[in-house]
Amino acid sequence: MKRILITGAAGAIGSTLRAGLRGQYPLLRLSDARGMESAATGEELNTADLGDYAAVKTAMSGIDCAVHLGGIPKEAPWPSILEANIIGTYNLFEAARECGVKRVIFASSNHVVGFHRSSRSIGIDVEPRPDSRYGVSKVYGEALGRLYADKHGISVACLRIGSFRERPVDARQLATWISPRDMVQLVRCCIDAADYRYLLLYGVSNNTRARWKNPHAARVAYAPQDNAEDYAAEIAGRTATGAAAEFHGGDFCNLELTNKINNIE
Ligand code: 15L
Repeated sequence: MKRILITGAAGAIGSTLRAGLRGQYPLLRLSDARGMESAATGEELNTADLGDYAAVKTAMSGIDCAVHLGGIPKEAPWPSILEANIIGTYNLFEAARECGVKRVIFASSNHVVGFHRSSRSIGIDVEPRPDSRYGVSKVYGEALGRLYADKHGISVACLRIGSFRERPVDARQLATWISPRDMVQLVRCCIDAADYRYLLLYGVSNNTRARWKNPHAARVAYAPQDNAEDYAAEIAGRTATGAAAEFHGGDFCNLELTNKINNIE
């Protein structure tokens, strides 16, 4: 994998990957609808709106591996999710197929399984239980990945990213945190690993309190180095309430909630 595209390159994870992957591959094409600071050696800038198929295809041409971070990274009204995450992700996979891209790394989210009880540790074999429209869009992205892997032989890794922050800021993130350096390592591992068809990985650091089993991590040799526990003392007492305390998805479960927590099995 030599020619790498990053969509959503101006975002928080995108900027971290841009810095972390610089110089590692002959071409790093950085795509976003927003502006970015000028290109360094080995970088190319590309402006594309994910809803615009022709623009996505241009971004994708000549690429070996696309890292798809673009789209809305949190809960939002349906029209925005529809445009950026549903239509945008379809455009991404379809353009990958048309352009002969070999591998797609899709930024999914832990919110695909947000309504599983956090008292239970979960793996990649549990049913999807999205906690938001955003989570539903990520379930859909994972399904698209599976389709394009099976039907068109594209190599796909879906990363159920946890809480990407400089450092964990509350009790939930003692389990869900992924550090910037582990995020870079995870994406590098998924770009560089030898042939795989479809992988599901939790994007999480080596947290003592982690609640997600990650059997595909070994498949790509992902060995996270950071542990949220190192920050436990400074965030003591920052606990969640309501549904956020009960489920893996945290605050996303409280948003617009009209059901009673006890009715959710
Ligand atoms: C996500 O998927 C979001 O993009 C991010 O903003 C965080 O809320 C994160 O999940 C999380 O669960 O902490």
